[in-house]
Amino acid sequence: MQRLRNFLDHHCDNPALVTVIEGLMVACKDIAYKVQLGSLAGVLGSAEQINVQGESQKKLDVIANNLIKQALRAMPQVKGLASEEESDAVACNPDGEFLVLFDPLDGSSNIDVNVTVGTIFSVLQSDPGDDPTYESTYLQCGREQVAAGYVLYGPSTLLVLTTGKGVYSFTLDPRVGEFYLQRENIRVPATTKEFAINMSNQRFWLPEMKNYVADLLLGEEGPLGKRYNMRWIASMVAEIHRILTRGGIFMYPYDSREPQKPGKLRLMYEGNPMSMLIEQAGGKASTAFENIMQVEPTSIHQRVSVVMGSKDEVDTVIRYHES
Ligand code: P6P
Repeated sequence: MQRLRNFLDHHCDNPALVTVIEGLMVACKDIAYKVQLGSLAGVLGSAEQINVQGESQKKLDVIANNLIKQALRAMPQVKGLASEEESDAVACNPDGEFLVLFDPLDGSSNIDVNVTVGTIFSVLQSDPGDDPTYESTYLQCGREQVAAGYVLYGPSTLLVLTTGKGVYSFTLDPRVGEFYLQRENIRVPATTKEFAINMSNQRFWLPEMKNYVADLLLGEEGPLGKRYNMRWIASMVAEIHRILTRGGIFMYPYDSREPQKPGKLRLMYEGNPMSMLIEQAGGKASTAFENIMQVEPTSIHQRVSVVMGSKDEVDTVIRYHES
């Protein structure tokens, strides 16, 4: 079985990026350990504080964020970081080459009910003169990412990673603290019969999204001509892993509950990294109106509408939004 470091040394042509990914995994292995211990480590429950998103933080949100911050700040290769749990960007090392943006614990509302959560990360490069204390340094569109991935804290702990040359997955052996290559060149099937969306928001969607989902639910008698199944885990990282494994479509579209926001999910550290993984695996990632990785960011925590997964199904959603 091939260890992660051995794989990266052969697959990735930038040794500094290899160091950043390996260093990030040190933090994620510690997070995996704490997630596995749960109540025994006293890490469940609320942190009794609100983050910049206006969301109540879980203890593990704060713990995971601090572990990743600590790991990144210790690496000379990292110039700066941005986190869902940090209101502003954090300068790390002035001579660093990379910017790391991350959601330290996606799906954390599930942690207290023992459902899969994960860490999502995106890696950008910065020019030598870029100031890591300036938000503008991080506002690069998704196409500029040099790496993206997630660590899934589920029945097993998995790393799913792309550095722009396909998508690879690795399984953590907690007995030795090593990630081992599991799957190479992961591909998303072009078609699917499985959709993921939070149906309780249906009355708030745009008419185009209402029409598409209504046709999904008509099954084989409807215009889409097949019977669909539905999943909703409320952990994007778990939904995307299922789609990378067997296909599907994941949607968190615009809704009118907060009309000034284009969506619930965050572009820089959820939409963009997941879009890179999905597209590197042959899938498609759209806002329903444009490719997610072409969205020009205007703020670190900006939101985005998300429709991603099996290419043919995403194309169908786009067609519903063209008519
Ligand atoms: P809802 C988790 O909070 C998250 O950001 C994504 O991981 C997940 O897909 C979505 O929000 C769930 O949102 O509204 O169904 O709770």
